[in-house]
Amino acid sequence: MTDPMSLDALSALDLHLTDEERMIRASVRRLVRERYLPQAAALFEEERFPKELIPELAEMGLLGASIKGYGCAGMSAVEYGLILQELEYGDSGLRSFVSVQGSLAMHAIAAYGDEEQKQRFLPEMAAGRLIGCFGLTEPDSGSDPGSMQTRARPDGDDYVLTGTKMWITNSPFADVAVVWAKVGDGDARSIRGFIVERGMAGFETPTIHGKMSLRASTTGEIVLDECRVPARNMLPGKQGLGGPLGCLSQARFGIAWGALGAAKACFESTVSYTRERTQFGVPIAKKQLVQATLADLASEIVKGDILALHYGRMKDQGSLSPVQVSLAKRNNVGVALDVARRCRGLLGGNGILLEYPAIRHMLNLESVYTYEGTHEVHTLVLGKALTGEDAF
Ligand code: TGC
Ligand code: FAD
Repeated sequence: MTDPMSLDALSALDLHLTDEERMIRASVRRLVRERYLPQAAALFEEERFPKELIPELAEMGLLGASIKGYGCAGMSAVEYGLILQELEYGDSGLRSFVSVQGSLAMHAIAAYGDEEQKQRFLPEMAAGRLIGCFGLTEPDSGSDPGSMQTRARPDGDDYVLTGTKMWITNSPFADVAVVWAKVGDGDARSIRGFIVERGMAGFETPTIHGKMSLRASTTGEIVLDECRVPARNMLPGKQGLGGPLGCLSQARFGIAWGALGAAKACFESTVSYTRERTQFGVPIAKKQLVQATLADLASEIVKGDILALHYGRMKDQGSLSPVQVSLAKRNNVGVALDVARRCRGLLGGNGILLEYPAIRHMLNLESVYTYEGTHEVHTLVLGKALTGEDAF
């Protein structure tokens, strides 16, 4: 038996990374392996997000990492992708926290906020002293956010918000919520973003319990009952569905990288297992069917990494389109879920134990497959681009 070749060696991605990119990846890798992985199973079991890690994430510049100025690290798209992949090697819930804080809540303020809003919120959010969430989905409006019911009624110098947002990552402990609402009696073209702050009357965030997926991520609702928000908290920079969808493009790009981190964690632990687990007198790694599965999975992971890097370089040049982001999110999350499921199978009965990471990642990836545009929504985005026909 010789030493197994690593996925990093097989993809040889490092040949195309700068020293700076490799250094950032190494520091996040260390954090995740030393501080998160030892407690990953327990956090999942206890349905607990480790808030105590927030200051460390902030210290390393991981919150709002790709925003320039306002106390943010100003990382490139590739650097941002690499950090998300390391975080999701730990757990999709850890990556979700960072995605929502940076790509959704902070990005909305950075892209559509005025100078006063940016100064007021972004430095505190980058430092992890203010936690954000992003309220788009509603009980009756998921894949079709243009059908949202939440309303913002102008009233003097305020807007009065009424509606319910559902499935909101971080909402139960968020200090600020970027909430999307239709203004007055308008249609989807009237959608605006509002920064709702904890403590404003009529703002509640009940926790959703009993999730069998992303248990280490806190998910809740946002209930707005005649919640009065000053006009100075409305994001002036963008009107219509393009506002929230622009934020989703940032987050989906990160997920395309991140999901492969979960896949790599499953793959590496499963290779080790197959080298140790003996059946029919030999390690199961000696069996051709096992090797065929591993060859398939490694090929898909490597192709996904190359896709992420190619699109990452394009994003840094400003030439990545939303349809390409859909392709990458759809492909790489699909790959990751398949890897997790098949690794779970290779672990046999042990595969259902939290002691091995595959079942945890597999269950987490069921959410990743659904959120930020379901797999089917991205199929239809691609279908529309490829045929010119809208099949929504
Ligand atoms: P459509 O008419 O196509 O577009 C409306 C306006 O939006 C613009 N646009 C985009 N802009 C930026 N990025 C994109 N990806 C965009 N897609 C569309 C478009 O140009 C247009 O602008 P304008 O100026 O002409 O008005 O809109 P549609 O109503 O037909 O919907 C299209 C569809 C179905 C693809 C879209 O609604 C969609 O993506 N649905 C999925 C919803 C979704 O992804 N929700 C995610 C909620 S947040 C979340 O899940 C966070 S999980 C976080 C975590 O824990 O990690
Ligand atoms: P639906 O839209 O009802 O879809 C149900 C099924 O129908 C899916 O299989 C879908 O693909 C399919 N479908 C829908 N339309 C079509 C069509 N035209 N053609 C073919 N099939 C179709 N949202 C936020 O705003 N902020 C968050 O922070 C956030 N965090 C989340 C965290 C978790 C753990 C989860 C599970 C979800 C989160 N979401 C969040 C919500 C997420 O974005 C939605 O769940 C997702 O957009 C799908 O909406 P839905 O659940 O209402 O499903």
